[in-house]
Amino acid sequence: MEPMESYVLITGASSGIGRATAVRLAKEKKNLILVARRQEKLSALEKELKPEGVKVVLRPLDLLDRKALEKMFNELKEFPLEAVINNAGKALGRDPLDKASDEDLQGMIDLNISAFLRVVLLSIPHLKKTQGHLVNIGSIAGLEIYENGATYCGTKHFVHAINQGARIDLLGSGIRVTEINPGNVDTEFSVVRYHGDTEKAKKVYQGYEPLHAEDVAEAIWYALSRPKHVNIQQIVIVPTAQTTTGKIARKES
Ligand code: 8X3
Repeated sequence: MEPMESYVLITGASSGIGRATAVRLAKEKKNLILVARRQEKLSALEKELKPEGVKVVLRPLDLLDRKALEKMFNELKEFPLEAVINNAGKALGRDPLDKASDEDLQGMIDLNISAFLRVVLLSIPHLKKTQGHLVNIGSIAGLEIYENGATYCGTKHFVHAINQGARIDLLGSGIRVTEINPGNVDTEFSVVRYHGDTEKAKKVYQGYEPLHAEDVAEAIWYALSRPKHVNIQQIVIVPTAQTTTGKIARKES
């Protein structure tokens, strides 16, 4: 009997780091399960990946829909998962803690904490079977706290804690757990953070070269492509012009 082909599942696959990772992994001939809310974007990506000749399975889904998420993982039995890229996450607003809207705070908590954790928990039984790899996308915001970003930083500290906790509690299972902590990456991240204000969003990336989603995808591939006995626990990746969240060397234009 032919061995079953394995897959890499990516959440938040329709844009940014998730999309770039799908493109990068398809080049490595990895079969993919792409999860995101936006079906049209997933279908466009599937079309783009066609020339690579890999299998692409689309799972349009809102990660906040707990039942749908559980159902999807339960239905993946014929798709052995060699890796899960737990990528979906967002920032909403840039306000002092006591001025931030409840909607923004809850939105970040729901996706970056609750849905993130569910993806971790639902992935573990699959990855135990394959001795697979869990890659969680954090942020340098998970390693420091900055002004007007306490809750976002808090959610990414949570991601950082779960990474360490998963490695501790899964020790001996053969599962590798990697945390990727990027600094400023030029994606839809800031447009979402500033609620569609593209002018404000653009300014975040002006006067220096930010990371591109492809740079982070490359770091993810590096971690995934190490031999089985090597676990890259954490990659912190920032633009050369950035040290910490607030410290960026911008050139006057
Ligand atoms: C993205 C980087 O500095 O805007 O997580 O929090 S930052």
